[in-house]
Amino acid sequence: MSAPSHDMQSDSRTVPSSVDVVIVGAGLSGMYMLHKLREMHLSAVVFEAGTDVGGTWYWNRYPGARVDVESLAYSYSFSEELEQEYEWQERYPTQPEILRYAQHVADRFDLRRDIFFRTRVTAAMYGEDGRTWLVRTEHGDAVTARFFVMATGCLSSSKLPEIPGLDRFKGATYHTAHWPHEGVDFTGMRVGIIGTGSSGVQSIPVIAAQAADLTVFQRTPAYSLPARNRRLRPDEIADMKANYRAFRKAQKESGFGLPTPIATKSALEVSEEERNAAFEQAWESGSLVNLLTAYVDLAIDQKANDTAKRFIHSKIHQIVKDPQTAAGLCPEYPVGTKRPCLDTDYYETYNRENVHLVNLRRTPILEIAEKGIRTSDKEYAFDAIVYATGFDAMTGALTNVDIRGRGGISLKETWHAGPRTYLGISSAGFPNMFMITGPGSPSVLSNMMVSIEQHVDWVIDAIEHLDHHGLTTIEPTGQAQEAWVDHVNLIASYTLYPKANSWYMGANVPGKPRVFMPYAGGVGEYRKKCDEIAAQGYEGFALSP
Ligand code: NA7
Repeated sequence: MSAPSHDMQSDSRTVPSSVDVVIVGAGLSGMYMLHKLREMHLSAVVFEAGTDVGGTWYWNRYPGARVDVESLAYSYSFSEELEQEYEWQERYPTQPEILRYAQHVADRFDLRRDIFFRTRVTAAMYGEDGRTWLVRTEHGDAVTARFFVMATGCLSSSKLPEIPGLDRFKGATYHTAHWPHEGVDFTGMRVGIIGTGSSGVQSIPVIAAQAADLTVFQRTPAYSLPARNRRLRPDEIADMKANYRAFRKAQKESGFGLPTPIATKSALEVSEEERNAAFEQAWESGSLVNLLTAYVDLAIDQKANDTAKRFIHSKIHQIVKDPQTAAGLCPEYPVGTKRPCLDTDYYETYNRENVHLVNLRRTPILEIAEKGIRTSDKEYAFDAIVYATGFDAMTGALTNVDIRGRGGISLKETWHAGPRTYLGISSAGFPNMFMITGPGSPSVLSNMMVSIEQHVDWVIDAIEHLDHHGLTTIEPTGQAQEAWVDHVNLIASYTLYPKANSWYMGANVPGKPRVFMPYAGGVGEYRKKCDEIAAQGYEGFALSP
């Protein structure tokens, strides 16, 4: 895999001392935010730790990395020209293809001139006297800004496992979210991989095909559907391009940011034959939402959900020849309550003679040793270890920056018992700070592109509103924020989501409070609420002159 051409650029520009808006992160949300601010003739600067744009798709270069939303839907809708001119190649694009898209957007809208790469933001402090944010970077830059936007992504603060001896291993180690730009050749190697979330599920078949031997260390199995990825046909691209406006409207009004037929029946009111036929259709379609939305009650009723679980278990047992391995790959938590995966030959890979599954529930890892991984059962020797162990999701990237609001209060400390936001966009005590797809918004439960555009558009409208009315600050009231947090919790409590130990719940990070972080009411409903709040003069926000 070749590194992006912009990697080698050196940056000799001077960071401005004062701008209207500081944006942290040049991923898909930071890029769009910058573009919109320019359209408003506001000055903005973006700080990005990587050497190029792309965010998630810049960092996650592991073998087999793909998005699990179809390319024609996982794309910006703000520019019809961009929609029409861009040629997606695959149904589910690979990481390099999405990165190329991000780079194309950066070129097309000349975004890089306001982005400072290789620059991590370390702190941001709100000054009540000047009503401005002072943002500091690792290089000692200090910029004041009227508005401060954290466009840092939901899955960007990567996580190593809490296992003793991580630095003892003498072979090569890799984390899926920090993959070397030049790629890794595992030919002839004995490889161990820890983690079977999306990153593990996508990379395991590719590594298995290359390595001499691959041992998968699994703590919790994933539900995974075959992606049935393929090259896009010219006729379907043309069809989408001819109908993009109607499709985008449907995306915005849908539950997951992806138009799907609205289910009308309970999974429990139909015969087993009818149900299995519907599940089979979803399985064949290569679309997660088709499965998750096949019946009205899969996300809210345990018995209904059990029917989908049994269906997937039967598929795993059909595909995986060794019954013990198949049983080990069958999850017990409700389908969809941890992020399900889309794969290419994942379960099939366990039929290869060079692939072995280690069930960590039975034989936990005790330590990483000089030569490999030691479980309660034995020591495995490896040439390389891959950590596919995920992220401090949704809050990690926000609390990693020392953000201080009114009176010097720290965001990290304020959120010690879980994130508290109004609409997932802003937090009381932090005036003029916005989060793009923050906790309390649909974010990771949606097609991120739809949620990113909605948040950026809403924030842009809010800034425009302030400027138009001669106002200087916007900040949620504590009361509105508490009501929103309660609403997010209430919606989650109607669902099965809290039943799994997922990163949605913060359960993958020891000590992190167990709170269901995304808003589960659907992007269409959420958008309506956000629009109503804006239309009521930003109800629940204090606006000050
Ligand atoms: P995930 O989905 O958080 O997966 C991480 C995996 O690593 C998961 O199977 C974890 O098991 C496992 N893990 C984490 N820590 C350990 C330790 N200490 N021991 C053993 N196993 C461990 O991250 P991904 O990168 O795969 O995917 C993130 C999202 O990106 C994905 O959901 C898509 O939205 C795209 P656990 O389940 O915690 O028992």
